[in-house]
Amino acid sequence: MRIGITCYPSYGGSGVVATELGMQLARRGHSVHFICYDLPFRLDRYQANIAYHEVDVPTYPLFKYPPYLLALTNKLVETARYESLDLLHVHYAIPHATSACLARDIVGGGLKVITTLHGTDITLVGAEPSFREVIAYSINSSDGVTAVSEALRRDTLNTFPVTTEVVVIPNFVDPEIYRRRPDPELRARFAGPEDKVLIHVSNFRPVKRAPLAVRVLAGINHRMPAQLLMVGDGPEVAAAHELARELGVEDRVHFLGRQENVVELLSLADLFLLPSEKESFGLAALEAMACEVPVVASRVGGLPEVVTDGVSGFLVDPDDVAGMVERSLEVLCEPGLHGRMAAAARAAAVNSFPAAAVVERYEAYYRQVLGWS
Ligand code: GMT
Repeated sequence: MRIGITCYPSYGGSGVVATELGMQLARRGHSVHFICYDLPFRLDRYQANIAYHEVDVPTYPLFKYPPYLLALTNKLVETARYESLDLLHVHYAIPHATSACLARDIVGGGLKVITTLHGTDITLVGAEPSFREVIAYSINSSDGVTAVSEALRRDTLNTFPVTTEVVVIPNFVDPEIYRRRPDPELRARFAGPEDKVLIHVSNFRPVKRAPLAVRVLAGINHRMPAQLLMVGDGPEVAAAHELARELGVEDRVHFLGRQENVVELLSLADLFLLPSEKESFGLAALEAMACEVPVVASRVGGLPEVVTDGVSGFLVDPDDVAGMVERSLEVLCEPGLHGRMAAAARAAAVNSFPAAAVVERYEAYYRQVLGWS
C-alpha cells in the first residue's frame, strides 16, 4: 500500500503512535510518506520505504494566523498525486481530518481518508464551540475513523453527532524496545539504597496534573524515603517546581526535561504516577508497564482499559491524592505485591498491546476501507 501519514511531529502520544505505526508499516513493505510541519521526533535516521514531506506554512502581513490547514491540504494533494497514494491516515482530528478530507476531494479518484482520534481532539479541544461543527463534519466525512480506546469511542459518540462507525484500535508498544534494562549505576545517581524511585512522564500540560505527582511523592516521603523523576517539558513544569519547594521535597524531585530514551529511565523506576484529569489511553503508562513498572493513575477515560486495577497497578479517583499516596505505599511496601504487579504489567503490555498484532489490525482496516478485502 502507499500510505500518507500526518501527525503532530513534536513530543506527544499521538505523534509517537503515528510515527511508530509508519515505521512498522514501512518494515512490512508498505511505502510510507510522512506529511508534517516538522520531522517526527522519532524519525531521526534514514529508513527504507519512508519519505518525509515537509509542510511549509507561508506567512504574510495580512495573515494574523499562519494558514496551516491550507498549507497542509495543499501538501497532501501534491504528495497524494506525485506518490500515487492509496490513503491518507491522519492522527488527531484538528485540523488534520479536515485537511485530509479536503485533499481527497481535490485529488478525486480512489484516495481514502482514515482519521485516528487520540483524545484531546475530542475531549478538550474538539468539544470547543469554535471547532465543534467542522470537527463533526470532518469525522463524518472520513472514509474510516478509529479511536484509541473504547472510552474515547464513547466520548466521541457522546460529544458529536457521529454517523460514521468508529472502530477501536488501541495504542501499542514494541515489547523488544520497551523492556526493563536495569542500570544500577544510573539509579544510584538519583537514589540511595533505601530510596524508592517514582517516575512521571508527560508533556506537562494542565490535563496531566503533573504537580499532583509531586504531592504524592511528598505524601509517600512522610512514611518512606523516595525520589521522583519528572520526565518531559511543558507549561506546568514551573508549577511543579514551585510545589516541590513549598512542600520541602525539592531535593527529591528531579526535573529531567524532554528525553529521547525513556526506557533507561523507566528501568530505574519502582512506580509510575499518572494523576491526569483526562486520559483517552495513557501511552506513557503502557510504556512503563512494558518496562515492568506498576502504575498508580487516575480512574479516568481509557486508563482502566490499560491498567487493570489491583493487578498491574491501582486506579484512584482523580481528586483523591491521599488515596494515590496510600495505593502507592501499598505497591511499594506490601510484601510480594510489587513483584506480582510488575510481572502483570509486563504481561499485559506484551499480550494485550503488542505492536505486531495492532499494526496488523491497522493493515486489515486499511484494506477494508480501500475495498481490497
Ligand atoms: O496527552 C496529551 O496531551 C497529548 C495527546 C496527543 O495527542 O499526543 O495524547 C493523547 O493521545 C495519546 C496517544 O493516543 C494518548 O495515549 C493520551 O492518553 C491522549 N491524551 C489525553 O487524552 C489527555
